[in-house]
Amino acid sequence: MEFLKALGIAKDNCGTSTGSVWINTKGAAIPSYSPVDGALIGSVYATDKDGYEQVLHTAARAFAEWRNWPAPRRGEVVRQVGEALREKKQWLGQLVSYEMGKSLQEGLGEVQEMIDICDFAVGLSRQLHGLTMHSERPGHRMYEQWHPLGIVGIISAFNFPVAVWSWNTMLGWVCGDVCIWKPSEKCPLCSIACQNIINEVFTRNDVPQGVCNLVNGGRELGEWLAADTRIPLISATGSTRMGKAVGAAVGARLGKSILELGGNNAIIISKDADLDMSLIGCVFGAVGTAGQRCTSTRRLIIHESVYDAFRDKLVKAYGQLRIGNPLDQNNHVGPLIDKDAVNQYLASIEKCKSEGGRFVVEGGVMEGAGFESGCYVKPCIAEVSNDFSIVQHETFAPILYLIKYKTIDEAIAYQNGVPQGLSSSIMTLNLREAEQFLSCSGSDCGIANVNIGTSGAEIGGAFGGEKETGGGRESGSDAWKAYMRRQTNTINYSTKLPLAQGIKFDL
Ligand code: UN1
Repeated sequence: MEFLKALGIAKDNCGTSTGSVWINTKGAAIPSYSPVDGALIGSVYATDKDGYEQVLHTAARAFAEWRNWPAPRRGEVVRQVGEALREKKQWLGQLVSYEMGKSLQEGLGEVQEMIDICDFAVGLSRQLHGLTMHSERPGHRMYEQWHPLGIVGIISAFNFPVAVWSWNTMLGWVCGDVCIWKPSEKCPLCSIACQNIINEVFTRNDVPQGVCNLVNGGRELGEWLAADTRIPLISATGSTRMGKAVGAAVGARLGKSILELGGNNAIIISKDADLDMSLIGCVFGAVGTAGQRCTSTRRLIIHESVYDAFRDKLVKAYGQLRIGNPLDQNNHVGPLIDKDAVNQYLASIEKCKSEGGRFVVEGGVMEGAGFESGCYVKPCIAEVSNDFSIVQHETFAPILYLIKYKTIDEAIAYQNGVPQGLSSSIMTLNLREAEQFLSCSGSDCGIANVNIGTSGAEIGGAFGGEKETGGGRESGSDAWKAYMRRQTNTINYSTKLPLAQGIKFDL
């Protein structure tokens, strides 16, 4: 495992770091087992209360300094982080693939997504623009400016163990914030690798200790972060259940949160779709990352006139899928993250059957040589009705539901008829249908695509969704504004002090 050494990962690792200072905590060891082969890769010591306090204290002190660095200078540091990631792309991609279980192609893609957000953040560091307004009063000027917010707490999920952290962190840093990362307990070693990469760049650039911080642990640690009034912004990615708890705790103290939670993403296959092209988008969307992206395609809403033909194409394509070690580039589908996920997959299949679902590609757990970890499952397809309770629910596994429709209005109603609202697509060459899907009475999701799948968004757009997806936006466009505080400034350069709204007040 050359990549472990290259990324500075030991058998036992401190899980708490404030800048290049690793804090020896007395928390329990969090073991990291690879879903690829079931091996114990290494372990990370959880952050205890003392370690947590030390991190918070150093982060607050670092912020007082870092916020005064000119933003383009902060951007220059982030540029170097992007360079370091380019150098380590192969190693980090392999670690992501081995610890999380996604295919090496997707592991490398995830690191590329980090590099892309670095590039984006570098440009942004010279574009943290505010507006100017015309004052209603003579001799007055009004404008707004954006200031750093403070400490940003980032709670990330196992399925994108490095990229989603980097979306938040790179933007936060150019905005002048300092970041504390709590990665998923299921992929703690990825966080150690990232911290090592950053430490090298930061030390070289004399970045204050405490701009980049890492804490490791479970739910309790998440609760400390969410309740901590010293942290003005919490950005959390994960299940809707987790997001509701974090949102409530942060809201109770009137903090800000960015929530990126569950999806239940559908692709509408219109009668006017290019079926061959649609097939790739649907299969990648459903089985990529073994169905463990928040953007994974869970439902296909197919027009009755092409339903049988498209279902047959899907069944044929699923027959060609190669399931196995994700580091072997010949395989399309790797394992689920752990046995709990396998049990949830199995329970969802049972529930679907009990509600009347008809499986056209059967699921099941892979057995035999190469599958000893017990985490490899067969991607499967079921014909269902959109109102089945299991179809309304996000199962983080490669189970694809097929739903038949007659009219485009009906298809859009199905697409929107779930509690989640992250990503959506329509496959059609019909301009009217495409535009209806994108109109305000079309898709209700944060992401709506035409002729591409639901997953694999680029970093340049704002990423996030509505309803139970949580409403937050990360990554591109103007998502950076959530990481800063807006200040409106009015300056009087006249010799009088006129009041707004024409109010007279003379002494
Ligand atoms: C996630 O699953 O939490 O759009 C993020 C995509 C990726 C990001 C997914 N760029 O599928």
